[in-house]
Amino acid sequence: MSDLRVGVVGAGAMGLNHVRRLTQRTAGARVSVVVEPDRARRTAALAAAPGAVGVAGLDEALAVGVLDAVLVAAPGTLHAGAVDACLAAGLPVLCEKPLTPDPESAWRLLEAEQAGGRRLIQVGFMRRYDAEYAALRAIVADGRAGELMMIHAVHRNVGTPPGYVESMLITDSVVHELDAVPWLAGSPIASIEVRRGRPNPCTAGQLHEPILVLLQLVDGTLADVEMNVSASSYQVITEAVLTGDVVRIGEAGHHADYTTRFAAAYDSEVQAWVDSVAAQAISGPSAWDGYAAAVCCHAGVQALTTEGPVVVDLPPTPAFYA
Ligand code: ISE
Repeated sequence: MSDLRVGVVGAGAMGLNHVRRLTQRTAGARVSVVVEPDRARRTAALAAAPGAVGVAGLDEALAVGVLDAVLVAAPGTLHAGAVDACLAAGLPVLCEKPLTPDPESAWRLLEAEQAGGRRLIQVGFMRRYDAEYAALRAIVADGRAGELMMIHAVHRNVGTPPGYVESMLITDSVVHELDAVPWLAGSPIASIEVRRGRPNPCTAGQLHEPILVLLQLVDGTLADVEMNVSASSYQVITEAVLTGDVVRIGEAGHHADYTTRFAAAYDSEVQAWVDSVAAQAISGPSAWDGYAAAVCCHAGVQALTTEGPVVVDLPPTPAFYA
């Protein structure tokens, strides 16, 4: 079977990272098109993807017709338009998180995908492909260490990229826990509260951080997340408190950022996606998971300026995604 021809939309840091992954470490796929309006970035990505063509916009790439699937790694505000165009063209799409920045535009994508009658969207929640996360989820699911009571999560970054504003503590960073915690626990999020302590005087810009995010799940499980963007190294550590044991993951290694901390998880994610597209059986994090995270982010951003918990109002999961 010939290689899956993948178009990569966005050749910033994450897009270039995926171009290299698809070219060097993914079996059964190659980058056929790089979509990036910035000429220098496009050129750098093309240098990493022999045989690929470069275009400035997704429309051009779709018109050229050399695509079997699309990986969207453009800024979050451009995701809705890009994913919608892929759906209209009937192309499978792996969209980096967040699916969209707001629940309304995510819901419209759900409707469009359901109207097409088959799953085409996967959302890039790569933590689900981290070996330790998967092992912890299995421990919780099979009950061998008893029932889950609490989760303590640590999410530390060494700084913020240009343009990172306060709401992005939730929409760009805690969004990972807003997907991973309910996925680990097997229960959706019911409410979100944000507590702020002393602001770190060394934090760049106007951010009041670190923050403590408290999540209550529908089944009563409590989770707390330390979100800290002024740490000395990149750390994502999770401790699960079960009735029969306490399990801690994520302590090995020293990392400057997520590209090395989650390198193996990204590799597994993209390989699994390519394999599932070839098998016409996409099964990774769905558009519904992306929508649920968008609803939680909306509540989380409100919680940044609200005393006490903000209720998360999720409709029932459509049968299409159940
Ligand atoms: C970044 O966009 C990511 O997705 C990282 O995984 C996260 O740790 C970081 O906070 C985000 O800014």
